[in-house]
Amino acid sequence: MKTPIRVAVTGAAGQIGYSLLFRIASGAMFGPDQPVILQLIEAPFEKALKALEGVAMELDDCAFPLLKGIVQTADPTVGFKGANWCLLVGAKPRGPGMERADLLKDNGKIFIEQGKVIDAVAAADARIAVVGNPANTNCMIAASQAKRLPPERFTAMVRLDQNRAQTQLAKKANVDLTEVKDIFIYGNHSPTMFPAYAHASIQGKLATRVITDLAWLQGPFLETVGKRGAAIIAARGASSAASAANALVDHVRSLVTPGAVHSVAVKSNGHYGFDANVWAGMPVRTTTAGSYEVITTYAMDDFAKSRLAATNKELVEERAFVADMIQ
Ligand code: NAX
Repeated sequence: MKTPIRVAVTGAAGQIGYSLLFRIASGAMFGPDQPVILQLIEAPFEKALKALEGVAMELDDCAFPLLKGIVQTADPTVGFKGANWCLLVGAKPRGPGMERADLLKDNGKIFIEQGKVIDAVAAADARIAVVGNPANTNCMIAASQAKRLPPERFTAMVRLDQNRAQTQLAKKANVDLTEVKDIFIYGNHSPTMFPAYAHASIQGKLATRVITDLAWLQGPFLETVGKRGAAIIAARGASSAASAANALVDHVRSLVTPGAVHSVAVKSNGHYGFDANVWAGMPVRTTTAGSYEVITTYAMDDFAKSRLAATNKELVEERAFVADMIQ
């Protein structure tokens, strides 16, 4: 029997948590022979902690053979202790009339604290995946607090956007979605993100040879992927949850699967013209179960460059909003 992986999850009693935890416990994230211990962290409010109790009861009631323990806590030092993976899902939602700058600052406080605590108490091999919005900047903020854990351990999720883009291309080309490959998301997890259709392939051919309608690729395709979150809220009356949880399963699974090539928001280090200190979506190749390399070789045309510049500008602005907090 393998040693259990400790998986800390914040916002565990939220919508995404409710779709996510059962998939982790069933083996979807780390494989069918890898036991896990779930360390569930919620905000220190009675209602949230009571809801968490209910979720933990349901996890118990599933009798998952791989689930070797459940921790329930509002204390990050308990929740992140010894964690091998820290899944930062919990965040403050944007309230009515709230400015983006205020949202960034409110969440900044949460991610500063969590970054510090993770660096202090998580396992030596700890890796972090941020989902709570604004995900890229929250990830940058958490990483800024780490002295022990290197920045490449901190990733933010753009996999939902990649999955959305893959499906839209498959539908347009009328092919099975497994025949769409190499569609990667660049930049921010926001409507400015850029799904680089020119590098995608469909049935082994360049996507632009199969879908020759460039106006669709540059218009409705980008628009649909970029604003899909808002479309789901409009239809469902609540934000994407099951698909976001599924994307996080994919994000982590791909990061522990050597050879996987996928979109992740990582510290840019200046790749693709991004500011060196922002966390931007880009393609990575997983090299070992614990490491990845950024694929830096895709050439960008003028249209792509202008989109990368726009999403970079937004990331730089977000960083500027919280600059005083991360020094
Ligand atoms: P919910 O509001 O349902 O759940 C969030 C949970 O986090 C709540 O239970 C809350 O009590 C908890 N929480 C708040 N502050 C906390 C803290 N400091 N420590 C621990 N827990 C805390 O939101 P949900 O729909 O689950 O979404 C969670 C986050 O994911 C949001 O920020 C949302 O915007 C973001 N999303 C990110 C996506 C991505 O692709 N990166 C897509 C889906 C989603 O919109």
